[in-house]
Amino acid sequence: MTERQTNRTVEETADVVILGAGPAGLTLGNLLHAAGIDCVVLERADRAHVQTRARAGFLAANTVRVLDRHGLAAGLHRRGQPHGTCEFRTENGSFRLDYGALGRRELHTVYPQQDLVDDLLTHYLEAGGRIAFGTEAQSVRDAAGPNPTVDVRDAEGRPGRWRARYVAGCDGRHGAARRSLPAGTLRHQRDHGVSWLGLIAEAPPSLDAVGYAMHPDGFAGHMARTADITRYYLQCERGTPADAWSEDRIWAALDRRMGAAEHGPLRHGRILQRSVIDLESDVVEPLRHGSLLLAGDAASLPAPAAAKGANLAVLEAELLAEALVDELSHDDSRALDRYSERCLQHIWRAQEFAHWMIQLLHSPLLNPTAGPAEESFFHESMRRARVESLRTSRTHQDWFAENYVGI
Ligand code: RFL
Repeated sequence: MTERQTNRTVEETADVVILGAGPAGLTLGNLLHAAGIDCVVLERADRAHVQTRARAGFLAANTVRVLDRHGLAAGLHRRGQPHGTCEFRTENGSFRLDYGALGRRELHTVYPQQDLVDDLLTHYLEAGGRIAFGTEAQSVRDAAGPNPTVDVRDAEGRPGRWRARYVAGCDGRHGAARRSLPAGTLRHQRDHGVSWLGLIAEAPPSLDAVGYAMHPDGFAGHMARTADITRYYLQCERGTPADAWSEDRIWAALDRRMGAAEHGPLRHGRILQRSVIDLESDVVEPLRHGSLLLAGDAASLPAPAAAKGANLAVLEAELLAEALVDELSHDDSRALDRYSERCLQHIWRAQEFAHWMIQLLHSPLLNPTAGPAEESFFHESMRRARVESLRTSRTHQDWFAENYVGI
């Protein structure tokens, strides 16, 4: 690493500059650092923010395998919970799928994303990895050539610059990597026309399964996080402000949609966090632009209905690390050339399944963008037939399990 002053801008160097300290950036940082590659992670937020941001919780079996391979899974084996059942609640009763015994017989590990990020960060720092918090990438320049630079600003607004051989854009959907893509880059987008109120409740899980309720008022979801914390989702009207619903209204809606009177009460508790999520998906194509490479949400945003985002982020980080090590340590660029294509195969499968889940869980009769009434009714009848097929067909259940846990 070198550091020099150009006029008033401090310029530093690293072979790989990684933007963003989420699951993608920190997995990549750990793998590159362990392989002896000179790298740095630049993170806009401060350390406390990164370590406490609650998002994902369901880790796929492949994610655990990747983290195991690189000695990064100790925390999740200690504190994560294996999980293999989901329960669908409909107007016509409920049914359970023990997906851990179906398809490839793989389980999820329930482990809050902030704990995973904390583990990855701790491991990286203890191994001597470099990270700059409070450092926001503004733009990536000269990515078409072999010497890209990243313009940054620190928390006090002071400018800086990093010079690299490769820049890994792991800074999410609204990050600098996406903003720096050349004109003409494809961005495939889909707005599913559905919104969720995403909630974190200070309450123990109320069922020993992921709960998906398809109610005439709209979808409701229940997902365990820890022994004391549960994530809930409530379908809401597009444009609803996150604080529009009182806690009483939230619990009344959850009780009604989850069928508490019939299936058993929900354990109520304080709502610790709430946000409104518009279900949208997008994919950037290709994921490589010269020396700028995208991974995680920066590469593709799968709507959170199928719990794929963090899992894709870890998978892509491993593929990218292997490709960069081949290139930088062995002068072999073949894996880097194939990086985008390999990731996109996984991304589109995840997108397809997330889309399928959204169609399964939401009635088009409640979706104002779903089209004319007759068309919505037709789609609603197909949705019900799909639920019925999932309830009764072992083949359909195997397919579901393979895609639900697979990545
Ligand atoms: P992250 O986690 O957003 O991290 C990006 C980091 O980049 C920083 N950053 C910048 N740093 C420097 N300069 C800039 N200009 C920057 N701009 C941004 C940010 O501060 C941040 O630290 O992206 P990454 O690493 O790609 O990881 C993606 C996952 O976080 C995301 O896909 C998942 O959370 C999606 N997701 C789920 N995925 C699963 O696999 N399983 C789940 O159960 C699951 N549940 C969820 C979810 C996402 C949700 N939300 C937020 C919609 C539940 C929810 C509610």
